[in-house]
Amino acid sequence: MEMATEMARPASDAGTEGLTQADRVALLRYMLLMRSVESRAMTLYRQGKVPGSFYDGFGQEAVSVGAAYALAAEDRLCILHRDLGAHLVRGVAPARILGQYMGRAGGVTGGREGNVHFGDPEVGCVGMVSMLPDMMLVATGMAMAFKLRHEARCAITWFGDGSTSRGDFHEALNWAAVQKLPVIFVLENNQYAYSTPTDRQFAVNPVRRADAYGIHGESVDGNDVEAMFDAVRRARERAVDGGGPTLLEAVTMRMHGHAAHDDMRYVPPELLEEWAKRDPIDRQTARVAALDVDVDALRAEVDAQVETAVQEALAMPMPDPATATDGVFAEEAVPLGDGDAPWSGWSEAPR
Ligand SMILES: Cc1ncc(C[n+]2csc(CCOP(=O)(O)OP(=O)(O)O)c2C)c(N)n1
Ligand SMILES: [Mg+2]
Repeated sequence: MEMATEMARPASDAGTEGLTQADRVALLRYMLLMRSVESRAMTLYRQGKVPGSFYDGFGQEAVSVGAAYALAAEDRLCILHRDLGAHLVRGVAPARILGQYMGRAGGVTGGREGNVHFGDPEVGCVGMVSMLPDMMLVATGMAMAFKLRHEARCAITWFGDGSTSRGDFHEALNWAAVQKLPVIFVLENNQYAYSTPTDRQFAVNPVRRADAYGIHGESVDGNDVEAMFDAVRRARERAVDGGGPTLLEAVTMRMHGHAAHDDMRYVPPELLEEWAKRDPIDRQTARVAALDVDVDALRAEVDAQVETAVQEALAMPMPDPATATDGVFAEEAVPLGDGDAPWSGWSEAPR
């Protein structure tokens, strides 16, 4: 049994195995899209158009985009509050996401939830449960179903460093390990759980707990989108080949407050300055610009796309109060659908 807990390996700037030039540009495009959607949403929040609070993944775009990009259409996802990029890679339209934040009828949950607890079942995503990290158990359950049906597909979920001190984390890892389930656990270590730094959360790097459960654990540079892609591509292969689950620690930094209401005065400014130099979008921009791609034009195109989406979302009506109790109980079981799988590896290699 493989039980190596490896150190973070950055992807090579010469080109990551399996990625074409178009893939490398697409990875940048999805990260730009995530940042642009979230920065416009933050403005809408400050204008009083987003109820409650607003959570973003500024500086962590590589973790969700790189991981989701490695997935096949038939894989299934449990996406958390810092991982907007995964929704975008699966094909959820930015206007529906912005409508979601504003509680509009055209949002992903039809205005039932004006926040980050959403997932579009039509593209293989399960709506997020807020209790952390319950989605580890949901992903484990889906992986159990795939194994029982002998299906070559996997489930993935993301969760923060704060989740690793909860019982569900251990239960999910243990069961997935014992059953050798095709599931990928992405531990998003962004150095803080709300105001609690990691040195007050655990005395051992939680990725090392993979050894204790008998599964593969690996640290990845979470600010390198190609390294994230590569790690999840390998974890997926392991999962569908019967090699069992993987615990991936994506090492990153939460660059904004826990949510829009948090000024994070508890985070030392030097730490943020240090991490700003490792911005995942800047890093992928440098790679893509070296391929002679006009990154400024790409950025302008993405911003224009998001501006159109904002206008579309603002034009969406609020939900009809008469429909408030619709969907509380499922009338019929509708299976999750397949999502977009934009990686060229899926179109090039017959499966
Ligand atoms: C069981 C549980 N306790 C508390 C909360 C409230 N809560 C939501 S996010 C969060 C911090 C989570 O930190 P971490 O897991 O590191 O994820 P991050 O927000 O840093 O991405 C807390 C305490 C919750 N959702 N679930
Ligand atoms: Mg955290």
